[in-house]
Amino acid sequence: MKRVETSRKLTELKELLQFDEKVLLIIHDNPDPDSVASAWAMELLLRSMKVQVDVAYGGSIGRAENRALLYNVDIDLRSIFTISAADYDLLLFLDCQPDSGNISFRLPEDKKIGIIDHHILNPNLGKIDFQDIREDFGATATIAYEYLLARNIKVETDLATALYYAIRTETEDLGRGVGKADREAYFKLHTKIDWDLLHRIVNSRVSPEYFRTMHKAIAGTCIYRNALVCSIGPIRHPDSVAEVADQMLRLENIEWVLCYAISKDQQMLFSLRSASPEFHMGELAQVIVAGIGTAGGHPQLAGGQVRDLDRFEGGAEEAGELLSKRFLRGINNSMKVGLPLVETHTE
Ligand SMILES: [Mn+2]
Repeated sequence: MKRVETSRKLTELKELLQFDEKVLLIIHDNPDPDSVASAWAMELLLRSMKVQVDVAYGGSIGRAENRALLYNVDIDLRSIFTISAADYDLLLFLDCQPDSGNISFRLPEDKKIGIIDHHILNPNLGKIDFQDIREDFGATATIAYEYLLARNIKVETDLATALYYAIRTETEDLGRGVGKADREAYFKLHTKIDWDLLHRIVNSRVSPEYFRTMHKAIAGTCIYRNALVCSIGPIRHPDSVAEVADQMLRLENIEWVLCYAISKDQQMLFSLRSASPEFHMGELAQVIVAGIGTAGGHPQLAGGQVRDLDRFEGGAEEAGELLSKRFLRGINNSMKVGLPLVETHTE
């Protein structure tokens, strides 16, 4: 999108807001750097428009790098369950859309609704008062950064670092689902960041839980020629599924990855990754959970959840098998039996 269009969107957003109104920025459950950095940038932007702003999220943040980001920067994220959305005038969804599976949040009626996102548009959205969805952008952080530039807001070192890190992780260093605007933002931000802070985030220490999860994931992995299916089992933090999926795609000769796990609240969460653009992972994710859950995503990464596992007679195991079968069918893989990644020892 050209700069003038960002300015036009900015005007549209401003016209939607009255002096001192309250805006709630809502990011997706188990937020990632892209959603956190975008929220921080948009908070700054909206405050400059003389409105009140809070940021809310659901779920938890388990990934060590994401915790390090939050620990080191000055953004106040509130749990969506400790606030009342009815107290706000505008609910602005960032890096996500209302009524998607990755938001544990019911919309109050009669509120202005806005969306700034780069995921495929949810076709079932009701009335939206403001929308800026750019599917050709690799990161929502890039969109948010364009807003700051369009309003001439100075981006301080810490925010620049967060935005830079967001674009970096979301596009795998400008290699995955990246657009021209992401590259431009990345190189502009490059000159403004705090390299020590970035180093602390990228090289953050991990908990023993990280290795326990990886251990279970490796033991639960089967290879179907060029596809990999990984059943992790119970996990403490939902974002472990995406973290494992990213790792599993590193395995040589693997083009497609499905990882799934059971969250503490007994949902099945899954992530899809691909090294090839042949199939759209966001669309495949929706096919995989058709009739049993919700999903969304991008061409090369996607995720979703199956909420009600009790509907399966065989519980989580049956649900996992169904996901796996639909996944393999979706990528035209006819292998029936997978080869375990590692030998599992029985004593
Ligand atoms: Mn994103």
